[in-house]
Amino acid sequence: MTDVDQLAVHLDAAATSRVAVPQLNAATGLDVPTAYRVQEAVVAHRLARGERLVGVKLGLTSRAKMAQMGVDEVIWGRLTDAMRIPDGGTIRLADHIHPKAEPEVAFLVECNAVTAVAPAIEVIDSRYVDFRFTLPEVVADNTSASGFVLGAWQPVPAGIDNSGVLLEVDGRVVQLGSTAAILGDPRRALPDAVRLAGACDLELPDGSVLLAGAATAAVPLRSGTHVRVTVERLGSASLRVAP
Ligand code: OOG
Ligand code: MG
Repeated sequence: MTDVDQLAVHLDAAATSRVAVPQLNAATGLDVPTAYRVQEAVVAHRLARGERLVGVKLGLTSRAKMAQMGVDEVIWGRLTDAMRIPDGGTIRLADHIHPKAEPEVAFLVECNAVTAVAPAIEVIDSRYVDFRFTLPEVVADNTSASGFVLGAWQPVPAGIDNSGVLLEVDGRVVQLGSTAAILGDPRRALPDAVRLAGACDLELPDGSVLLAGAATAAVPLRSGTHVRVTVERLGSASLRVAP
């Protein structure tokens, strides 16, 4: 038996105290459907503190990420307004456990359609020790969601299905990929998100942000560095990392 509320308190406490917790699975027998109920309860703690749901994210949409994390299914999580980092803004390592950045594409969803796209950085920060987890464990942990930076919104350009993606740290390219790594075509993110979130009774209201998933492996954030993601045809988004 899994105690959904108890696991949610446990994972929320890890996030707020910035102390990673051991993996749960062996002790709880957590399955994926129950893990999504834990995720909802974890995010309910954020909402109770005044945060607002602003969208959803897909995860493990690329082979690189599946291989990096040792799991093999697309997952989704919830984004809140408190996770938003202004473009060019600063995040503090002290506010995190062991954050990583990954290059993404964000879509703006209105009337069940994509109306704009932006280059994006997702900051993930697993609440589990050493970023190690099973699929149900990462789902319960709101798919490691911690922060996101959005570059400028713009109409969806032709060629977005195969645009080059760069992640630079202090001007040095550390990850290089293509939007084609995201589900084979990042435009698949909307139908996938509608289906996956819909199965948990979550709809995407007008103005929702949809993070389509990382195009490359994620990179650990180091104090004092500047991280820039550039997506061909879309431009850049960046953040600074403070101690
Ligand atoms: C899970 C979140 C994966 C992505 O874009 O693939 C994700 C993790 O890697 O901790 O956000
Ligand atoms: Mg991601």
